[in-house]
Amino acid sequence: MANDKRHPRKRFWAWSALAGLVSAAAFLASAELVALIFAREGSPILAVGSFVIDIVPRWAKEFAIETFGANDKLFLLLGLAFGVAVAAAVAGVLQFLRPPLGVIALGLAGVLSTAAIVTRAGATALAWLPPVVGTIVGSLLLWLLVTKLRSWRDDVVASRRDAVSMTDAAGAGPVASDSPAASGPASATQTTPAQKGPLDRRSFFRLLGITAAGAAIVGVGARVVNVTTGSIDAVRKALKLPAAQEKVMVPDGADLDIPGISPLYTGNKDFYRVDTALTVPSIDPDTWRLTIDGMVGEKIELSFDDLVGMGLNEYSITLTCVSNEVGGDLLGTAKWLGIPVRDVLEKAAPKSGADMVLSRSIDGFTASTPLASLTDPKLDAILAVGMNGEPLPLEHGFPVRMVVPGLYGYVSATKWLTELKVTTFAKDEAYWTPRGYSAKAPIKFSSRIDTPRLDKAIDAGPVKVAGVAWAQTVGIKQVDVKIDDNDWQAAKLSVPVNVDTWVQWYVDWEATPGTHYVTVRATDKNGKQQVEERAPIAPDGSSGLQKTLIRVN
Ligand SMILES: Nc1nc2c(c(=O)[nH]1)N[C@H]1C(S)=C(S)[C@@H](COP(=O)(O)O)O[C@H]1N2
Ligand SMILES: [Mo]
Repeated sequence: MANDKRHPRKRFWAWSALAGLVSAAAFLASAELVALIFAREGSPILAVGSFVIDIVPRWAKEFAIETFGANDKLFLLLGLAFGVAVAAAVAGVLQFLRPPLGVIALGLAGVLSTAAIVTRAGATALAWLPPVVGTIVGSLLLWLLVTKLRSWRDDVVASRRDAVSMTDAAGAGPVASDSPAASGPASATQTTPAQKGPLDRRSFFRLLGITAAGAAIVGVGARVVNVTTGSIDAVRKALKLPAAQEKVMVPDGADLDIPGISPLYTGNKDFYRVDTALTVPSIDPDTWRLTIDGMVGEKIELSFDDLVGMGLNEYSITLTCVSNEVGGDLLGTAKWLGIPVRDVLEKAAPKSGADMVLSRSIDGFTASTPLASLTDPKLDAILAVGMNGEPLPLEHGFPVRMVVPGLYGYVSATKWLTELKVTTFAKDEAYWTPRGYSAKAPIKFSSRIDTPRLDKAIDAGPVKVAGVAWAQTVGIKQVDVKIDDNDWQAAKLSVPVNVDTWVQWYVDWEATPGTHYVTVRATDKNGKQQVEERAPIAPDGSSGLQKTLIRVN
């Protein structure tokens, strides 16, 4: 007897788990649909994902970036989806065993995701609507599906009991089968409400199928429309920025054009991207405002037209990420169109005693920049609106971002900028500060070998060993290269555009068959040599010399 019962129970468990999964899919799909119509930032899966990004510890983040590279966010979403699937299956089984525990669990998930959404920076007044509608739809479906499932189960149990009592009465052996189909003939004695069984079963599967298909179509459809109708992309394409009053003068010999070397200016599509944003914020320049507040004589607010109306110049600056390992590629150079931050700050009249500007992004990210770096008339700290002759690409901060020569991006280069708060380091903390990075972080000057590459063997004979070197705000004086255990030899340098832009370097070398080591070392215009001692990226940037292997055929 006991054995007979175990089987159908397991099967019902599986169906209830599936009911949980499908209900969760309906939750997410209806939330996506409502989000698309009323509040795009109200997507529960994205809000919860962003919440996770903000709370995971630094080592986990570094592990993710190292292991999955540019796909780190995709893997976060997949991991999240897996977690949601397991929780949903458990909720389904719970609802089957102990109703209404499953519905309560789903409601709780709804409350948590609503909290994650409404507490995010940039949440609009209707941001709560998508998760709330999703919770109602999901709970209702879970309740309906499992109710049908339970009545089907009750029916199977009842009909088996009948069959058992019949066979017992006949003095026969145990019941042969436990499938509802097989119990059909036994129920056909018309002494039980057995016809309900197949009916409940059929309507359970019909509802399950319709819900699953509907959720897939609505959910995927809404997400795709949400992503592709980023109308801001069209706004950006149509945007005409005023011409620069002063353009960057690129001297002859600034770009050596050596095969394999980093071009002097990194194309916008090739420019590295680092940020905590799971989806790129959409900001319409027409509604964008920059607030300058905190320790100021007068709080002011600027529109996009106000800002560009102040007059734009072009600046050549190499941007560097603190996460750039020795020899890494988390840096790039662009011609930025913008206006000095000091001109904007001046309008608000910062008060004495302030020593920091906390710049804030629409997505809640903040950076702490020394006030002195932003007011120094010799330093081109800018609010940028253009990059390499176009409006800023959406991923690089459209419509306005900061760029400060000489400081790592996380303490200066706030994208999707909305606020400059004049304050002090004692009073305010930026996004990465409590997460294990320094509050102040000047770029450690460094150099990189671009060619030849370890992964591409070269032919013996004359080659150019070449790369780039950067020492923003100071400039590169010299680059030395060491091949195997030979003496350091001075590399030839490109003509510098300015001290804030990297320079290219190369040495001519007669490559002989075998493997060789190449090491590079820069010296800045203060006469300081690149630090040889290795340092990890946390808390304030890597150091050490790049030494790479070259294979020659
Ligand atoms: N809003 C926002 N701005 C941000 C960040 C971020 O996470 N969010 N990351 C910063 C970091 S760490 C770097 S290195 C630069 C990178 O700029 P890019 O993506 O345009 O290359 O942006 C900075 N600005
Ligand atoms: Mo960074």
